[in-house]
Amino acid sequence: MNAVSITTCINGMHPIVLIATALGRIVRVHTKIGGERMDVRRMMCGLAVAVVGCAGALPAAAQTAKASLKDAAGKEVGRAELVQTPHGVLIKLTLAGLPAGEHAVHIHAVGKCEPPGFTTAGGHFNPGSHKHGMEAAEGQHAGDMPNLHIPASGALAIEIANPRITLAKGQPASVFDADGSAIVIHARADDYKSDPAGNAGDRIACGVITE
Ligand SMILES: [Cu+2]
Ligand SMILES: [Zn+2]
Repeated sequence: MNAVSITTCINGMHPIVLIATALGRIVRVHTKIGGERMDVRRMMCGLAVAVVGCAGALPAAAQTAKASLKDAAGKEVGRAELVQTPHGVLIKLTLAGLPAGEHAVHIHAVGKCEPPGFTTAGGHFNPGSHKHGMEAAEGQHAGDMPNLHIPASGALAIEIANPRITLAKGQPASVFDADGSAIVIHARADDYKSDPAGNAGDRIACGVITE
């Protein structure tokens, strides 16, 4: 019997569908929604099964998400746009009004930002039960990311790729787990090794990740 496994729509324009053939091989078929073009890249054997449209047939998988980051006084100091890619999540961060210097930024485990301390956001997002830090042998948390360098103006636009998280619900590394997730910026830099939080000091901004 042929088995059809529709794994994911990478984006709305260019879904990628995996088809398992009768021989158990994998053929990757690229199509365009509503288009005539069908580019069968590698047809390894016959018996390829029909490709059906991705949209609507899949479990809920958010393709984008966002967050509004606020400081301890409740003022918005940044916005984040998160985009699902085949290799993790791209976080487009735009900041204004935070103190200049080097600051840690992480995904934290709970989508709750209660000022002024933002401790409600919990620890670093860590579905794999690792230790903190990219320089730690037993690291790193899924929520660990490189430090931000905020210039004197306080304005910074930066894009961060995080391959260890996903927006797809129901997966272990999903930021949309039962209690959600938040983006947190700290008063100091992450030292990339001190468990559990990189010795990054107070939480100075927090934003809940939403769809
Ligand atoms: Cu943090
Ligand atoms: Zn960490």
